[in-house]
Amino acid sequence: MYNPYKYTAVLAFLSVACWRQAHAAGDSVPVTSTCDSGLTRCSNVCLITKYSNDNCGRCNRKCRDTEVCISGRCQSFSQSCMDGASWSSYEHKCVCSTKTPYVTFLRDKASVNFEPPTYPKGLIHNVDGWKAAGSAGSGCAIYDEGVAASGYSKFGQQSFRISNAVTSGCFGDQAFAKPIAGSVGETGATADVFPVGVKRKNFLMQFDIRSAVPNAQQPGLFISVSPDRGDGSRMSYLGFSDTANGLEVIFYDVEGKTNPANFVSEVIATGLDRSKAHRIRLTLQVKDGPSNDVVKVYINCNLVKVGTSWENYYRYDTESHAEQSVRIVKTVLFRSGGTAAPGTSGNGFFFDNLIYGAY
Ligand SMILES: [Ca+2]
Repeated sequence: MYNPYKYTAVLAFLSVACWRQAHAAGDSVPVTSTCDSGLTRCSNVCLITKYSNDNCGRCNRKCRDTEVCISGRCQSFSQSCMDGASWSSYEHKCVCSTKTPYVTFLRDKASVNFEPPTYPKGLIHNVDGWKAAGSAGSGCAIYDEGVAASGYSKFGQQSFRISNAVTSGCFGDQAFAKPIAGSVGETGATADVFPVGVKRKNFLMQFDIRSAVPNAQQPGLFISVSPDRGDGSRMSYLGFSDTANGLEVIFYDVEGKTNPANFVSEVIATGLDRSKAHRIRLTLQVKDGPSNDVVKVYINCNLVKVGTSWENYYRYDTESHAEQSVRIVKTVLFRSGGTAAPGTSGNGFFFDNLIYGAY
C-alpha cells in the first residue's frame, strides 16, 4: 500500500541533509569543474545569466532594485506589471489593484479564503480537501499551523497561519492545499498515485502573506511555499523569512543538468513591511524536454524574477532515483522545514486570498 510518509521521509532525509550543507548560507552549490552547456560561471557558481538579477547577461551586471533580468537584459518593473496592476510614476513601481484578486484565465482552479463555515478554526487537515496530517498528529511532527483569526481586515475573519516553531525533514505530512481536478506537467511528467485529469502546461499560485506579529521581528521565522504534486514533489520554491529589516523572499531554481543538482538561490525581495500584506504570484510554464521551463515571480504586482523550475533536479539528481522524472503539479505546499524557531509558536505568517490552478 502506498505510504506517503514513508516514501517522502526517505526523500526528505536525503534532501534536507544535502540542503543544509549546500544551502546553509543561502548560497548555491559551489562548482569546481566546468559548467554545463548554456551556463556561465560567476563567482564560482554556474548559472543562467539570462535569468540572474545579479549577473544579467554577464557576470556581475546587477539589475537595479526596480528592474528584473529578462532574457539577459535588465528591464524596468514598469514594463512588467502583473495584470490588474498599474504603473505608479510616483512610486516607480507597479501598484496592485485594491480589489480582491480574481485571476480570470485559470481553467482549472481553486480559491481559498479560509472563512467559516467551510473552514472552522483549528486544524486544516481534511478540511475542504486540504491535507496536513502532521499537525493533526499522524505524521513526522505536530506542526504549528491551522486556520486562525488574523485580526487583519483585508484577510476577512480568518487566515491560514503557519510558523516554523516545529519543523521536520518530511514532506507528505505538511500542509497541502486542496488539489485541482487536473494537473500541470510535461508530456512525460509522472503522477504517482495522484490523478492526472486534464493536463495543462501552465500553473499559477497567488496569495497574500503578512506577519502574524506585525510590529516586531520574529527571529528565525522561515516558511517555504511551492507548487507541488501533493507529496513534496516541488517544482519550484519560494522562501519567506523575517529579518531585522523586514520580510525577505528567496527563490531557488535548478540550473544545469548536474548531479547533484545545481540549486541556485536568489534573494528577490528584502525589507518588505511586515505590518502589511504582500501579494505573491508564481507562474510555472512547463515545456517538454529539459532546461526549458519558465518560472516568473511577482511581488506586489511587480515581476521581480524570471527563472526556471526544478525539472532538472528530478531528471538528473540521483537523490530522485526512486522516480527519476519530472512531476505533475496539482497543489500548493506550505512547508515548515530546516532549523526550527520555537519562539514563533502561535505566530509565524498568515496566508490568505489563495488562488491557484492550471491554464
Ligand atoms: Ca521542461
